[in-house]
Amino acid sequence: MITTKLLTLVMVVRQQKILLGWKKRGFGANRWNGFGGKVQPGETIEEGAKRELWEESSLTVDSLEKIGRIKFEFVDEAELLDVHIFLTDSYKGEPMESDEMRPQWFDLHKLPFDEMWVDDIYWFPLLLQKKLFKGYFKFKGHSTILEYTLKEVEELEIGESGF
Ligand code: 6OG
Repeated sequence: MITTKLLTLVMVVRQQKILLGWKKRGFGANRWNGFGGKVQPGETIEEGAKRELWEESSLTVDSLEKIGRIKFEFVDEAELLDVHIFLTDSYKGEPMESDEMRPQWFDLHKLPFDEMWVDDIYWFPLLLQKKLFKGYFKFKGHSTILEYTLKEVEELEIGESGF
């Protein structure tokens, strides 16, 4: 049976820089990524996103902007990932290293795509232009994209389960 795991991913962008974290362990280890993780029972997707941002970077935010939603399929794996992507420029605190992530600011024009998930280079341009988007990526292993779709949308229905 195919199950879907609900995940969040938060990108902090300020003054032409983006905060990424070097993932030290777990899924996607040894890559730069935004901050996020699994949504827990009883919390909304946005609450989960804020909690993960806090746990992994020590930053707090009042609100997050929904910007994208991507479904990931991995061949031979029975779990789909449904990743809700958020953007913020209004955080409080200073980024601090956690057990999971080592935060670092990157110039928006010098993103470390060769040390990021391979799908990111497709959708980052939309994110940085603040265009709402939906995507689907089918992976073989963790470094090969077999097929994908990506489209700009008018709105993102955050609770919607379909695509
Ligand atoms: P934890 O297992 O650490 O949550 N994630 C992805 N991010 C990108 N950029 N590309 C992918 O392509 C991803 N797959 C998952 C969602 C995993 C974190 O990794 C993100 C979560 O923020 C396959 O709890």
